[in-house]
Amino acid sequence: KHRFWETQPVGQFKDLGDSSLPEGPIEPPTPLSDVRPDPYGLPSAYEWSTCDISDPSVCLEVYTLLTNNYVEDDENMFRFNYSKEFLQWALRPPGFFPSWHIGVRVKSTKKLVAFITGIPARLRVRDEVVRMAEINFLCVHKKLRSKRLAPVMIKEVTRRVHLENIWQAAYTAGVVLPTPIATCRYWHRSLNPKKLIDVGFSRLGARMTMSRTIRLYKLPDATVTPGFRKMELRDVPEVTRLLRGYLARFAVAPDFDEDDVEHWLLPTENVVDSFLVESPVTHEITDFCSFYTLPSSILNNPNYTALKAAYSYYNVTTKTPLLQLINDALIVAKQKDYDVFNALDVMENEGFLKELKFGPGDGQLHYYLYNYRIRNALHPSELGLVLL
Ligand code: MYA
Ligand code: JJ1
Repeated sequence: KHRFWETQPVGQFKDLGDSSLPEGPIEPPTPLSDVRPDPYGLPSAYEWSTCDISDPSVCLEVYTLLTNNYVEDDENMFRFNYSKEFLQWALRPPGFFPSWHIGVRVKSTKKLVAFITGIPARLRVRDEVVRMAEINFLCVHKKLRSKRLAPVMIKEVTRRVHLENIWQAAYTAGVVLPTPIATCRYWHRSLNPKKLIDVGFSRLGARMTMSRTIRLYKLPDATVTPGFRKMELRDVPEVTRLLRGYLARFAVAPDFDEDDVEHWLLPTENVVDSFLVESPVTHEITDFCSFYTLPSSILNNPNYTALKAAYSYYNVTTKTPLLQLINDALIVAKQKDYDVFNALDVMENEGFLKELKFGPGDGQLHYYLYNYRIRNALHPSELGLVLL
């Protein structure tokens, strides 16, 4: 059934529930001298091309490929539209490897037709911190689908990861593959309900009018938590301590140091927003929340072309009630003109979704590890990881 995935060191469906299998690496590392030194073969019309995303013309080619060919919802009404600035941020974290930004071009025209990326990360799985690659932005041009190009790209990124002496990876997908470590649901909080309904993102509820719906989702004009402010560079050490302490309680979570926090959480305009609560009395940082910006293109609508979406990222509370903190995040997102605020049911998010009027979406997100076995699937609330 899965001609490619059956050949890979991933949890296989047939092993589900086999408690004799140990947790941890499925196969041991090989000596680096045994890693294939040259790229996998592509069909003869195509060639590999390492993409220097810091080069604006290359970044534009990647952006254009993804804008036209990346992930859509099940009814093909919306398509993720990562911005160029977002791609630069997502692909150049501390210690990134330029060789893990892999394109496929048509030899004759040099047109970019496929892409896959890895970035390095330390992920903790239960008690072990493991160096991994996070794989993302796998995309094959619509006209080249179903030609088994994806397996070659996955093998090639695997080879380049192995060359850096890294043997595990983490990735998410909307499709079921062998075998999810967890299956999460997307939840959506309307900020601009009229537009969401007009573009078919949501529907008018039963026995609801447009004006009742607008009233239902109305938010205060200003945040309510005293000491709520934007995160700054000087906050990095304390935010790192707060976040590390919090992420320690999940079965799978990133092992962030200060450099990681500076990269992933310091605000970048239209890419990532982070806020914290500084006690007006002690000046301690007691709470933190963040979201990233990922618009979607609206396909085939006469009135609108883009949906502005915020995605809940990492949140930590020690003093402020979680509902109040996230409500303040919704208020800021509304002020900044987002149409919708999205969240997965990971971490403690179930504790605010219903109360803050998020509704379940029709999309799921499956989390996977490569070459690392977990004995039983995790509950979404055991995941302390958000991939972009
Ligand atoms: S998830 C986002 C994926 N991208 C999209 O959904 C964008 C729109 N779709 C496309 O561009 C294409 O449909 C893609 C497949 C490129 C997805 N993850 O070439 P094919 C398997 C893994 O004929 P195409 C993200 O970016 C499929 O089951 N495998 O198919 C994370 C089949 O294998 P098998 C997938 O439709 C990516 C084979 O590919 C996915 O033309 C993590 C068919 O290939 C998928 N999302 O192209 C990648 N979709 O026969 C894995 C299909 O066995 C990383 N397939 O069922 C693994 C770790 C690597 C590093 C390891 C280091 C140590
Ligand atoms: O956005 C998603 N679904 C929306 C739109 C549905 C349009 C028709 N299919 C949705 N809307 C309902 C919102 C409503 C608001 C008021 C309260 C009740 C709910 O459900 C879905 C997620 O739900 N998105 C997708 O399907 C996109 C793909 C998701 C898989 C992502 C793969 C990620 C790649 C890895 O890096």
